Amino acid sequence: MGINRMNEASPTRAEHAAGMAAYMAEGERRAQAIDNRGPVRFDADGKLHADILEAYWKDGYYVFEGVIDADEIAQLRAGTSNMIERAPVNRDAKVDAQGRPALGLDFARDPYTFAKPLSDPWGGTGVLGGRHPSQMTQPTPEADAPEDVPFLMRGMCMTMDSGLRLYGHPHLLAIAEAINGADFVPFNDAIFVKQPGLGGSVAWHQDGVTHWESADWDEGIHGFNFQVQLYPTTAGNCLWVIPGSHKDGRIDIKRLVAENGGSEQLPGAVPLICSPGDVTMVNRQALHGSFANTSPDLRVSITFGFHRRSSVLGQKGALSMESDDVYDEQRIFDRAAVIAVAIDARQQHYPDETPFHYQPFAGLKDDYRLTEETFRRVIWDYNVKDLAI
Ligand SMILES: O=C(O)CCC(=O)C(=O)O
Repeated sequence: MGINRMNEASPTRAEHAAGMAAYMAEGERRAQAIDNRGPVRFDADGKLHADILEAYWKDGYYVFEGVIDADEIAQLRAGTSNMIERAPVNRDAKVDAQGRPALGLDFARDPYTFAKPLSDPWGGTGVLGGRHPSQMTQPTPEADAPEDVPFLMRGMCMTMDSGLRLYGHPHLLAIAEAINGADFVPFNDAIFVKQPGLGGSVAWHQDGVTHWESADWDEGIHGFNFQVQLYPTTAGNCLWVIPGSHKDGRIDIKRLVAENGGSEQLPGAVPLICSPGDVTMVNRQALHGSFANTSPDLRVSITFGFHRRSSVLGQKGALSMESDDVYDEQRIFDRAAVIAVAIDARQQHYPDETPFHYQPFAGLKDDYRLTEETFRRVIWDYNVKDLAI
């Protein structure tokens, strides 16, 4: 039987996991019937294969298999583990578990967001534009659980060499170009950490907050997010998506949950089950979320997104950006420069790989090579210029 949080007290970790079993099995069956996963494929002109584009626009998500090789995944695991180890011991602390100064004390944006174990920090609150209106089940953590766990980690292009290189990945950037046009622009990045028995939930939501009433609203106007999976994902710890929901406009999530008897186990959803090195692409208008991780498996998802330039230019700061920020030409150029430096960082590390040609920086490559100077000028605190909509 599913969990109905209106009628039941907070379940234990084991009760929650048991209450998910039937829903997970059904979701896995549904996911297998949808033909939208496989390796990245390009046509003879080097453009993303039309079949992939069609599947993405139909369902609002795609699972690219085996994009990142094992060696690069190992580097990314080392980078993210280092970030986790260097996190402050709790949300108010200045030192990590070994008593060292925590990472990020000198960053303009705190790299860490903490959550109480197995909690839902956003559901039913007004944070992030109130886009998570319904709170998920918050199972009771085990007695030895820490007070706070890292939930989100930001700034991968300045905190992890491997993170900066990943941001310049030629296949991922070619996909971004195919979806959002050659003048595509970045959004932001965040690493979701869902430790076994501790990781919190991300309540059902649609990401975009800017264009729901726009005269030129369409299925792609709020862009998309990649998630690079560092560990195998399972139905118990992964992101879930409702296929096709990116076409539905703004969805009344509270009503959906109420019509589902108050249960967060929304009908029709599919789990994005991946192997390490797989990369998911999810339309930011698709209804998606993840449950408290009562499973025995760690999930670390490196999440970063891209937009159409026209969706961002002239808009104001939203979500975690200041509302008086204006996304003018300069702001977009400065944030997009991270892509240019990332492409060079990758080229320096993988000289045999064909680099991505990022059209907005055509002719400017020499000014955006990775050097100590560009690291200071372009990469340091780059995420105060994120382009959230
Ligand atoms: O990975 C998750 O659990 C949540 C991801 C998410 O909500 C997002 O990328 O917008």
